[in-house]
Amino acid sequence: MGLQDVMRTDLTLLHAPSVYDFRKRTMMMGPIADAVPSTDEFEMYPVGLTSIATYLGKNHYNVRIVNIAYRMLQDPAFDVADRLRRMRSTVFGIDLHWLPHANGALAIGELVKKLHPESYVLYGGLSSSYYHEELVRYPFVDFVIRGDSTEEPCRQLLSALRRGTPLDSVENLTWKKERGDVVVNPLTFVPSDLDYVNVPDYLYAVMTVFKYRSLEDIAPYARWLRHPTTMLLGARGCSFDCSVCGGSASAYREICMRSSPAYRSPEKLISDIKAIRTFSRSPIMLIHDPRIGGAERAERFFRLLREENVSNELVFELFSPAGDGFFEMVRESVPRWSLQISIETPSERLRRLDRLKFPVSNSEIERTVAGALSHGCNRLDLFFMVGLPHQTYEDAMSAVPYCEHLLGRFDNDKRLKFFVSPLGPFLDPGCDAFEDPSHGCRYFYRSLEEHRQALLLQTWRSVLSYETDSMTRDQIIDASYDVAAALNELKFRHCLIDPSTYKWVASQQKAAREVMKNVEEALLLPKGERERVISEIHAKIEGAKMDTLFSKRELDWPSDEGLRVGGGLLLALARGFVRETAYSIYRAIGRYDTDVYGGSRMPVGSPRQFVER
Ligand code: B12
Ligand code: SF4
Repeated sequence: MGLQDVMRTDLTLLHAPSVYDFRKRTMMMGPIADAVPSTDEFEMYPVGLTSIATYLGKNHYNVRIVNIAYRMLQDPAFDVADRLRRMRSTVFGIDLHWLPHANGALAIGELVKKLHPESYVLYGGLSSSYYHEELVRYPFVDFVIRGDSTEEPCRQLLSALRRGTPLDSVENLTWKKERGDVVVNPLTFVPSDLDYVNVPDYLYAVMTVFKYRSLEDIAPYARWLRHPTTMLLGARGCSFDCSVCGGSASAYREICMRSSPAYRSPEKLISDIKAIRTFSRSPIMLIHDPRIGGAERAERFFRLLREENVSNELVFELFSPAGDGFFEMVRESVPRWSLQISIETPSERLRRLDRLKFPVSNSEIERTVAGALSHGCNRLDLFFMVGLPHQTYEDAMSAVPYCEHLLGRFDNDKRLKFFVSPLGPFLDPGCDAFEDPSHGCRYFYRSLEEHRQALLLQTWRSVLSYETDSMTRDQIIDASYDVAAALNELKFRHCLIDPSTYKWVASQQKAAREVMKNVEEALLLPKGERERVISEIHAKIEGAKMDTLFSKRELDWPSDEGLRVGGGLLLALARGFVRETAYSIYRAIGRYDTDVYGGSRMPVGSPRQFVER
């Protein structure tokens, strides 16, 4: 075994933009990404890429993450084909986790196969898992690993490829035999908790900046260096069953064979916080309501948090009402904390009909808001959604008087922040509303290929994958802009946003609507003429893409104090460096698959016993 083998990358994980050639195309995708940190190319990669990389690293495989989407956004001249051509990897893994990546993720896979016919192309993520049989039939796809936890199946795959052993025993794998026959191995790797791996593993990410001398490859999204917000993953799966969510309890049952969420223990969450504190002073968000794993788990978490004396602001989500006891516990455990509550609609009827969070009365919600504010919550974000099943245009607009009512009731408390966004661009595959029309949605696209093609259409109106029993696509679009415009006015009137933010958002809203009309009119022109007109308004379209519902700056946290470089980080890096060197030595002497699952040593070739611990 030579140095080349030691240095060779076993798995390169690539994150694609939503639409592969977005830099050449003119598209008006609408406000689909206003409520998330990324742009509408969704350059943020799944946190699980870091857990796959770190798990395989501990098993002495060489793994690298390259955020192609971020590179393309950050450098207009970034040559994707040239960069991919220069990479060497046994397997190229591409996340198709979020369906809006259907175009970019497939295009990158196709290109990789063309450039490296000898390498394998692997896909994973929730959408890949849902569409695994269709996905594996593309000629450039070799493997799909299904499920919400693929670290161990990835190890099994790399091990089988290295040893030339049969693929039938690789858990969760969908693959093709030489003649093209599709084989679907059972989805048996479904860990019952989330403690067997570091997820997210931010220190792994920081380490690779030094290892590969590239910050850009691993950056999660375009604004991250200025706003390095981090997250804790409380669970994989969910105990709620919202009918429009592809991550609901029933969707996870169907897609991932998961009967209940895999929780991360409070101890592990605290060690994640410790790792984050070595490099960031910015807010840390806990994904999922801290109470979904039961009261005992929540109490243990907050007790440990108190002992930790964390100075970063902690941001929690709530899925159901909380009382004074809960807020007391939060206040005692952390000096700075905020809440995010997605009630989606002020209509109690709709929340019940669509099985959404907070299936309770508005007065119970308001008691929760009152409790949070009176216990020192730093900021309380309320999110509303447009395009829910059975929601009329008037229902969508009712968010505005409801917010006004809240401001009245809470004495114009500036800690209240309101956001609205449409459900889109796609209805999540696997959610009840997608699977069963009786839930009130009619879809325009069903297969993966249909979604892939839809992303090439030039306006949000055509890309939007569904309409409901109560709103057409046009009405969903109108309602989204109308409710956002009225909320922008309301926030300004009540001094929740400054005049420049108000003016900026109002002008972006106007520009977005105009541009969409311009593109739609241009699309009716004869070929040739159409392209000319669209290219003339290209700059206008690009300018009207962001901040059309509210400004992304409204999502920023005042307590965002940025990156921290200190002794803790240096120590963690030094430890990481020693570990990496040890892994290289193991690789050099051909030792793989000798390490961890749940902290115990793993005998080679008996993966099943680790599933049911
Ligand atoms: C946390 C979260 C987010 C975070 C993202 C955090 C992150 N970087 O991963 C934020 C809030 C930013 C977010 C944004 C969005 N989200 Co979201 N999100 C979630 C949520 C609540 C939890 C996800 C989770 O538990 N992940 C953990 C597991 C499942 O994934 P993981 O550890 O990252 O990765 C593992 C596997 O997925 C797999 N895997 C992933 N990639 C790959 C690649 C390869 C090669 C392999 C082998 C395996 C593999 O292996 C990993 C390790 O085991 C779910 C709801 C839910 N209950 O699932 C929605 C959910 C995933 N989001 C969804 C959507 C639609 C979005 C947005 C597109 C919404 C929008 N229009 O803005 C954006 C996309 C943002 C972007 N990419 O830039 C949908 C996806 C439906 C679908 N099939 O497309 C979900 C299901 C529900 C929802 N509507 O919110 N989201
Ligand atoms: S939207 Fe509902 S089902 Fe989906 S992750 Fe949130 S609480 Fe769970």
